[in-house]
Amino acid sequence: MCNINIMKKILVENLKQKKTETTPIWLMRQAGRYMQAYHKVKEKFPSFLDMCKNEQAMTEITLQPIKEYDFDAAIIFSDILLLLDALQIKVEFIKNIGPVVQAPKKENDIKSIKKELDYRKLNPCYKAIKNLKKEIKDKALLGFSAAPWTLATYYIEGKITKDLSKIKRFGYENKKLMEFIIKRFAKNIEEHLVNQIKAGVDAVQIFDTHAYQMDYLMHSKYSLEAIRNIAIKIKKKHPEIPIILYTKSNILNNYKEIESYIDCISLNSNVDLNLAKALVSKKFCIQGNLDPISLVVGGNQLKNEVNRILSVMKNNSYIFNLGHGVLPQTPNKNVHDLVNYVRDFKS
Ligand code: 1CP
Repeated sequence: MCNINIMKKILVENLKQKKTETTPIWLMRQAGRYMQAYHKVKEKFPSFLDMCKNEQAMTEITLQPIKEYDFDAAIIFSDILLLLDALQIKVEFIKNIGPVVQAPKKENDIKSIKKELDYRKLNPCYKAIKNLKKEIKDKALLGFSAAPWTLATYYIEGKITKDLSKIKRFGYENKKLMEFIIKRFAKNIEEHLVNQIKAGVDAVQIFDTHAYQMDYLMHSKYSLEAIRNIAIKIKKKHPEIPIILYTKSNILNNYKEIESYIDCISLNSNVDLNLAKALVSKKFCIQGNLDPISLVVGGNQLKNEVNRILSVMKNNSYIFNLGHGVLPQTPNKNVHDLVNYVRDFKS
């Protein structure tokens, strides 16, 4: 019985560089706004953040897309910004606006960022992981966190600007403070990821969603170097746990550097998969690339894209996913179709 369960975690197999007969599939933001069941749970809570601190709700919402679509992985339902909340930095999710964070006004606000995470806010996440571990034995369970740069964009910008001009300007004008923030967040992120691993996740994904439009040096230091430090520390403690990196930067430029500590790169839809395949070693795992709008459109657009992606990746370790999160307007039927197209694909 035990062996069957291990065999069935096809997502983990691919992360460990083994190509499986069917391609594993999960979707970034697979639990959330496009699902009616999600809204039903959400309306019981005064705020999104309250829901992210409720063990039962987190467990239930994580399972919703697994029950509905039979994805090959569950990702713990939480949010990257919970970490700011656990550092006593005020975060609000405002309807039709999105996340708004209390940005620092003076140097002392930054210097007095709490060192320790408030575990009363994070323990429900770890408890939910333990519950989920018992519920889903045949699928992978993923933990996650933002990368330091992406967390810092929310903190410095307060409300994200389209060109990230606020944090970039801050970074050029206040190099020491910027380094201070990145180092502090990196420590908290590592701790949060290790706690999720100890609670039982099979792999972790680091989201560096906002690592784009950055100056080359800024990207090397605040994005890549910070992620490398975190990944190396995690690998030292838990070498068996694969690490997936999602970023919108030109990550393929840095492939040679990251392959020793990152097990899989999750690609945005603007990347040419043929190029990616040619650059990485054959066994290295790639994830993602389908445009979320193709999933909204459905029909032949979706089917042709799925076939194109799977044909390109047919000999590589690969995890089917989107280039970014599922959009709230995504029809439920298209998600069912997607899973069927991926499972029925014959090369
Ligand atoms: O109901 C609501 O209005 C809240 C919407 C929502 C949801 C469903 C937010 C607010 N966060 C989440 C869950 C979430 N966020 C998960 C759950 C696990 C999953 O199913 O994937 C994850 C992994 C995240 C990660 C996250 N939050 C990222 C990185 C991934 C990405 O999409 O780039 C980012 C940038 C955020 C910030 C965030 N949280 C929520 C919003 C509205 C935003 C701003 C970005 C956006 O508009 O999507």
